[in-house]
Amino acid sequence: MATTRASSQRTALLCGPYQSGKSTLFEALLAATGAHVLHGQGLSLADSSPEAKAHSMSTEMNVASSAYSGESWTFIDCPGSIELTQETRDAICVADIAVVVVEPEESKVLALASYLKMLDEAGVPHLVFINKFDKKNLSVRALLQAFQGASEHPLVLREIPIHEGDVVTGHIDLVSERAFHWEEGKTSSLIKLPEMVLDREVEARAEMMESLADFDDGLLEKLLEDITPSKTDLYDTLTNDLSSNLVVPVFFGSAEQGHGITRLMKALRHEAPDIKVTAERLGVKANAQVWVKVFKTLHAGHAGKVSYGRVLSGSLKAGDHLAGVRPSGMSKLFGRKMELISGAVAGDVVALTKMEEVQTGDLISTDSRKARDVPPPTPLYSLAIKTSKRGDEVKLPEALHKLLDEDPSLSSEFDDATGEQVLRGQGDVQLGLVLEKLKGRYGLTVSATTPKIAYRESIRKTVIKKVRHKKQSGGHGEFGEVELKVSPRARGKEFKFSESIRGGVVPRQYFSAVETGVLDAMVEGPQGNQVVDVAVELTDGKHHSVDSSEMAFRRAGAQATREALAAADSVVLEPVNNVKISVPDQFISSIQKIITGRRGQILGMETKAGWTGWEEVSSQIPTAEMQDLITEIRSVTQGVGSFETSFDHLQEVLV
Ligand SMILES: Nc1nc2c(ncn2[C@@H]2O[C@H](COP(=O)(O)OP(=O)(O)OP(=O)(O)O)[C@@H](O)[C@H]2O)c(=O)[nH]1
Ligand SMILES: [Mg+2]
Repeated sequence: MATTRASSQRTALLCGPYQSGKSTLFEALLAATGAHVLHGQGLSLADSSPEAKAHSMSTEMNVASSAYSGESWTFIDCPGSIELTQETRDAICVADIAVVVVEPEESKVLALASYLKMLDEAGVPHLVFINKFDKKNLSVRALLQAFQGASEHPLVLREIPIHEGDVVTGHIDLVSERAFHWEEGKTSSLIKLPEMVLDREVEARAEMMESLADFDDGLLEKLLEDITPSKTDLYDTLTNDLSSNLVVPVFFGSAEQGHGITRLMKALRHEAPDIKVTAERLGVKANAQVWVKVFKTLHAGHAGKVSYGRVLSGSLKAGDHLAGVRPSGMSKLFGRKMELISGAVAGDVVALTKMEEVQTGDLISTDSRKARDVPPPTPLYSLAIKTSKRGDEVKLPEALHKLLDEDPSLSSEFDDATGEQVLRGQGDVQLGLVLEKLKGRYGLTVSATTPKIAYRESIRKTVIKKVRHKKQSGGHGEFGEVELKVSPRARGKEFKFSESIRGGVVPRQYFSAVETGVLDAMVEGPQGNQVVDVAVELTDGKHHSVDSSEMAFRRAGAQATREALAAADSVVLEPVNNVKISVPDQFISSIQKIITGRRGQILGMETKAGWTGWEEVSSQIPTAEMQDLITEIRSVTQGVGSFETSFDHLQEVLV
């Protein structure tokens, strides 16, 4: 089957578990294209933000475009921290191909699986690059076997290592059957196939072809008839199987030492699909109409708001309208460096400035804008935040707005119940970075504490109270007498006010004043919390034709309620949440222990739909026990476990 070659504006995304070497590979690939990167001396282009430098990790994606063999390539390097996965989620969809970078350790299988799952769900063709192959005593066979457990599709090994002693010194490409010797800092040199790996090469090549033949009848027939397929046949099959997401090719090398990089780059060049395929996946037809998918937002100091987007179709000139407005500039990206360009075509990645209304995830055309339809993930961790310096509190909302605009997995709101500004996100690392950015970019020192719990209180007993409010201080007096029956209601029934006044002892016009007084008293019950689930009935009272007033009845109502509540055996209530924890099944018992250790109740368990080997444990856990729940779940599940939560009910705090 002949394969049409891709257009020359392609994008490869690098993703994968934390610290696997994605940013190092990002620079190595750029260096391989001839871009000016001081590769080999630590990162020189990627991770240039103060936060990334301070933590020696990627804190946001790195994007750079370069040219290779006359084609334009953009690389998007995503952070690996599990708390910053939103960046990967947002960028994945614009990539023609993804390279999942993983360390050569079998223990990484679960972390790898979550990336492969994400890519499968997004329908993005991907390959695996096993990095750090400069380590000793590596067995690609054992790794492949372990990693296969992470993939729904067959992993197809594309090269095998040449070992000398306990180190890998080169590789043999299984399609071209050529051997390369790795030399640090230099391009690998072509060598003769070493004798001692000939048998292994034949075996590995046969395995590769068998995997491919499962999806290609032509190839299968040739193998059955013992006909050796041509290299062109193999390359075509590989390209087709990869773009249809049927197989996952596996490469290895060392990003730091530059080994296996040219091989990887060539595979990307020959096998990555076209922008047309990517556009179609995003529901955009390849025609003259301009469509741009926005995959990142940055508030870049004096440059203002910058939206990174990929042109999916049509072509753009600087000054053209998008989403009904004119971007103030259009640039190509090389890390944080933006170089103004006069035009862009389908496949290009561009940075558009000052598109204030546009958000990450938007699909924009000349005068339309479609927002993303996938909601951002639910928050898993929260902090109450407060500026420390007087006057800064007015600057906080705008700074926060910009940071939230950059990361849809963050949210913030003022909690009326506790009087706190609460910042929510995916974990303590992500929220810590927000605080650092508030300080570094906006000069705001913000302190953070565990958010207060919105406790409530209610009562256990019914109490009847009569209160006369009377004041005589010259002129009109104040007179109002009420008898209230205050009784508990079932949980969740909230507040109810009624009256059973006979004979007009309390005139109708004062009923709502009494109710207002009752509500005044319910704001803070005897234990200091908002009172809920209480019924109050105005049963009796007295009025005075001259001295009675709304204020007098309001005060009487409030006083009677206070006295009744104090005598009604009050109880503190705490919020309890539904919590659905999803983890690979080997962690179920650890999760059960975590739930019970947090005063939680396990409600049930079921297999997670579409996630082989994963379970979802449904439970109810008090909010007071949930602050660091995500940290503990991650620590027992190699970082992959997560949960969804929503408020369910209030329950009595047992003392
Ligand atoms: N031995 C070895 N170490 C490497 C290699 N590539 C990267 N490293 C080291 O691995 C660590 C992480 O490298 P990065 O490139 O920052 O990894 P990353 O995947 O981008 O990290 P995050 O974005 O924070 O997830 C650094 O200490 C690198 O020096 C490699 O090929 N071999
Ligand atoms: Mg990185």
